[in-house]
Amino acid sequence: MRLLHQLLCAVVAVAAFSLPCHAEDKCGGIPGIPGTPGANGLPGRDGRDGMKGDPGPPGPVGPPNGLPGAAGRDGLPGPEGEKGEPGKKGDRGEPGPQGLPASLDPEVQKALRHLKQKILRLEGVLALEGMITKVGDKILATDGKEVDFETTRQTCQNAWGSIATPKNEAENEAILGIVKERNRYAYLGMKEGPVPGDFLYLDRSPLNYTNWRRYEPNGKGVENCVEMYTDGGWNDKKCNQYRLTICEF
Ligand code: MAN
Ligand code: CA
Repeated sequence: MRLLHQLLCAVVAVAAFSLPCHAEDKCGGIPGIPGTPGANGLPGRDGRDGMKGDPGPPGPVGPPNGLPGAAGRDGLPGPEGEKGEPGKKGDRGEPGPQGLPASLDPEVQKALRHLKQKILRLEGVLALEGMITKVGDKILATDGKEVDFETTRQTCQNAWGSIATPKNEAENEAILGIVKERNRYAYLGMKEGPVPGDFLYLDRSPLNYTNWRRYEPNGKGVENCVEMYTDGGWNDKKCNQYRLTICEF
């Protein structure tokens, strides 16, 4: 080190000698040798903290016999379950206060008037369409089919009615209207009773209106049913013929 220093001083001296020296310059003496560099200063202050580093890789799996960790927290509530079975029927409530009899209740009466009007209007439409015949409080209708007496009875009963049974001239005429329109004889709602030649309604009560044709009934004990001809007259006839179904309601 010392040697290096001396060598450096010598180089500097030679360089200084070789500098040109002009007349106008004041050529002084030989410049001095620079001093040795000072010692290093004290270390600077610490810089600011750097940014937080990325998380490290997961650690190795623990030993196989490690204890399980504590249970996790409860999850979010699940979706709503299916509707449960209906509960048992409750006890019967106390009876309400005594109401008016329906016959005196104005609300009920109003509702009934309303209903009656609506039904009358519907009947008007059906009559207009020729689907029913109204006579007094009866409604007559046919399905256009020709069947034996028992089937006629069954058909009318299934329709919440009964086989057409004329109990006065107006009803006989109304049934006749259907018979003539279809040009088919029809069985009536009556049958021969235990006494030959004696005919009864199906509830076994005696007839209170008849329209026998001349010489009828003549089938005493053999012709147990009654048919209406296309002129409205009645004839006793066997029950196994095919006749137009006409029901009354
Ligand atoms: C046939 C049958 C009888 C009816 C006579 C009338 O014989 O229909 O029921 O009385 O005709 O002539
Ligand atoms: Ca007869």
